[in-house]
Amino acid sequence: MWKQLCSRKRSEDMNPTNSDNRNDREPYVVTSKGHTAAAINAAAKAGEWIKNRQGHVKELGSKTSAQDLVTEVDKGVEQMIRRLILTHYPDHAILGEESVQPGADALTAALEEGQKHDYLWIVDPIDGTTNFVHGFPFYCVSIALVVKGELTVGVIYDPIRDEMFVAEKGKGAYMHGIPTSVSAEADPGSSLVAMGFPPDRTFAQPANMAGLQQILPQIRGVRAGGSAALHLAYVAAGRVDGYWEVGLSPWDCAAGVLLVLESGGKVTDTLGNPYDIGTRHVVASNGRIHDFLVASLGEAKATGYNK
Ligand code: 2AM
Ligand code: CA
Repeated sequence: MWKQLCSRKRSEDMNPTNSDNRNDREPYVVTSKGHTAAAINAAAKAGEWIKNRQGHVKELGSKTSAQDLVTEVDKGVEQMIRRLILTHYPDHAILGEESVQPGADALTAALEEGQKHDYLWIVDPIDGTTNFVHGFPFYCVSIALVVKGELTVGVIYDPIRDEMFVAEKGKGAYMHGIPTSVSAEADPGSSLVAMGFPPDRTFAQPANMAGLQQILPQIRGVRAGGSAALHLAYVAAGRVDGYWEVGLSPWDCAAGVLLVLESGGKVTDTLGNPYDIGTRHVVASNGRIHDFLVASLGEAKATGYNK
């Protein structure tokens, strides 16, 4: 049994014909002048700043509700990332969580405006602000670049573990130069699945609770760590087999979605439709347990789409 439990494979290991196993290749080196390098640089600087501020928050405020927190660190770090990106690319647009008024209408308007630009950066300065405030070490910086409507770069940096997850459209996904790959687990009963609870208690919480009620009894375990972006990075790295959450915003998931896709996984909305940047109810997985997750959410009427 021990041996079996220890032998969980990455999806690439399952294909005997795959002679070009990414894990055998030389570490990937990011070109220094590209968009990806700018995103990595901004995420690294922001992450260092955030880590040093943990436990020293001076201004704790709330947005849509008492559960929806924001600190001076979120705001300061977003400004830092904006400055760094605009230094390289002054004509690019930036959609940052702390620069959009709370509420669905403001988000839709900001996203529409941003999508008028060929280059749109989507930034979450701290994904997992509640964790950051409480000193629970599970939060990250998330930076994505959308070029002409297409997710092109995704960078997620976890400053606590010093883990930099990087994805580039068509070039794969990496963590410190080593390719990431989704898990190969096909049996829901042996799967570890992440999910989460955004602060909205009227719409998102009942849907996520209904999904939890349906899925938890059928799988090995659930983890709800409080950072959508890090959960997506963990799907990409094969640390969890799937993830779902109703009620997200583009900055919570844009970078993580590219990481999952470039690691061989699948991302859809909770109805099974392909992800797009406006998708708020998200399922990500290794591909093999995807249908199980989507079907379970449908059965429980827990998709967030009331269908
Ligand atoms: P945050 O820490 O950047 O706010 C919790 O499972 C997830 O919900 C986190 O990724 C968290 O991101 C996100 N979240 C928090 N407030 C939110 C809101 N008002 N709308 C959508 N997602 C939110
Ligand atoms: Ca945030």
